[in-house]
Amino acid sequence: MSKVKIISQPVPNVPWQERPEGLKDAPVWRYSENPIIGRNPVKGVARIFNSAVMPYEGEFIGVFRGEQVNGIPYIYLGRSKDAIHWEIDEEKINFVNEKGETFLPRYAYDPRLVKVEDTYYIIWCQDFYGAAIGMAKTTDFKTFTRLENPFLPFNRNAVLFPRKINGNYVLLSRPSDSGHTPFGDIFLSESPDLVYWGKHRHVMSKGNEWWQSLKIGGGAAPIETSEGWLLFYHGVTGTCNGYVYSIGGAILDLEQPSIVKYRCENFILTPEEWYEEHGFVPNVCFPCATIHDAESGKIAIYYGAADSYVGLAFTEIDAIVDYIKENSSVTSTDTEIGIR
Ligand code: BMA
Repeated sequence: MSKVKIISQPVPNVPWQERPEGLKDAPVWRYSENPIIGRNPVKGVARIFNSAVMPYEGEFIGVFRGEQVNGIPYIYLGRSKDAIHWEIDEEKINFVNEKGETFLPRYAYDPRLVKVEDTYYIIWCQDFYGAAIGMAKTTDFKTFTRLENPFLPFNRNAVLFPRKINGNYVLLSRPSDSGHTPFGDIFLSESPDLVYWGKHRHVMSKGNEWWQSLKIGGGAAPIETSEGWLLFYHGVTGTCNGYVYSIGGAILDLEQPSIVKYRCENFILTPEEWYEEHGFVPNVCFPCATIHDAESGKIAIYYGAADSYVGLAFTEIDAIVDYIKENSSVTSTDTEIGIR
């Protein structure tokens, strides 16, 4: 039994590989057969990366960022029995409007998938006269109904919390520009109905540490634990040879998640393997989802690698929470409520 409790459903078939012997300091380890999705995985799709998966009806389901052979990103549905080997649909997800008419975004990338109550939400980046947040809901993974754009452009990296907090839906986002954004902090917004958004709060600034000194952005949907919301996010540094994306970890207050309780000053995963260092965009580890088992405390982290592949990594709730707490360095802007 873990000492930190994950507050969600058991997922006894969570994908898993034991910590490699000899790995001492790192709290996270990679799946030995990475990448789990290679190049040209589906007809018409050159690369799949930055994708989100979750348990569904005893198996697994996911929404995948597919870079089509015309270079335009779109979202594809995929299914898996073991959350490692994926069958991705050849057809793009056919989003519809409230009237049931086809209503496709011009492009769609970096999807997250979150279940709140009985509904599954896909949140992604799309064109709304510039890069902005797209949202759709489904209850059966057959009909995907788009909601109104929640925010003005420019914004990316939106992640919904998996339950309402104090009666409202809560969304993390990262205001940006419409290009390769050389700045960025994580903010939070609330909504009673997923239509009207407000009560905006600042959550976390880019960090003092060099690996996250340029910008940060939400990653996987926060995991509810007895210590707070465990958030895997991405942190970016600028080098003379371009951006480098690493994975960071933080723990947010359960009832007031704009307050950061702990924030790890070390990255927890940074590009090291060939599939992270080499690809369409080198040096990118971009987390978008976890599958976690409340009973065993096992956590599988899904991340995009080098804008070319999907990677899988593992950790355990006690190990990751201890590591974040032991190496925590929070700033005054992290720990304040986030109103000015
Ligand atoms: C960001 C997003 C991600 C991408 C990353 C690295 O701005 O577009 O989709 O993985 O850049 O290229």
